Amino acid sequence: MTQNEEKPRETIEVLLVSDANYSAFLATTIASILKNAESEDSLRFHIVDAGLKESDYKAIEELKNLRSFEVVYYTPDLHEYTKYLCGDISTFPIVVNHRLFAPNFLPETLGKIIYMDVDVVVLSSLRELWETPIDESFVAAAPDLKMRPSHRKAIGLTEEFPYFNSGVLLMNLKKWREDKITEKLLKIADEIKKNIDFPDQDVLNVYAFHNGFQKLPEGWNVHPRDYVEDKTHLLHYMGTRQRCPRLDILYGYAALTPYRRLPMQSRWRQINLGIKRAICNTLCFFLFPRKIRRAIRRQFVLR
Ligand SMILES: [Mn+2]
Repeated sequence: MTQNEEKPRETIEVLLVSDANYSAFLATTIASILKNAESEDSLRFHIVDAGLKESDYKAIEELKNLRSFEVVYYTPDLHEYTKYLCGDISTFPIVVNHRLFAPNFLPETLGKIIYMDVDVVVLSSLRELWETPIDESFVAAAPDLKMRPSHRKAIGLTEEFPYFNSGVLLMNLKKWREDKITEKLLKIADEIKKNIDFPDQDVLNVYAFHNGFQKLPEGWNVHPRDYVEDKTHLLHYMGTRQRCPRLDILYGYAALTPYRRLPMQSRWRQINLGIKRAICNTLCFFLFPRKIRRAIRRQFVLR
């Protein structure tokens, strides 16, 4: 009806980060996007290779059997960026923070990008998410109202501030570059490092607390326990995924990939994980304070 509809549609740009341990998740996320894209959508995936194997590259290439897409790989050296930016951030776990540095290593021509963790599956065309207006904001994200008030307070946020989850972001790269936001985020990281529990997420929230952010439309970052058919556009399997509801949906998309199954679907692995978790919980409870217990648990539980 309007000019808008006659214009060729803009390519949807998606940023994903994975190492070889998560490659089946990476392929599963991509498969879900391809399966649910509208016929007019064109898609380009920007994949940060944080330690992928040759076979993983092949598997991603094979996904083109589901639907066509473009793919670009990056291997940024995050230490290169951080060493110029601020003093001592050596305690800050750099590897999980690729999203914070995306404006540095992605092409200047990209004005925005959708970032998502690889523990998500997408159930609709990404078009609505992609077209969320963010001219004024550095990021669009979904509030996570279940975040502990004590933690929000510890990093300096008020109770009213809608702490958001950083697993799905629409990033305004243009604004990010103009306002030199990455540098500011690193300064924040340095300031709050004693109280950081969720590295990139806490830092992004503190910046957003002072500068604002855009809320994503409803349904674009939903925990599987809150899944509603036809209303949920993106499921985020965070935390202890073995006990997560609606794993059938996740496994269904995994089955479309050359991996067929996710590592967590192996019976042996589940038993092994259960034993490790029990030992870890028991020992840690007596030996360590809460913060260290959480860090240790993260070694065994996929985030
Ligand atoms: Mn996640």
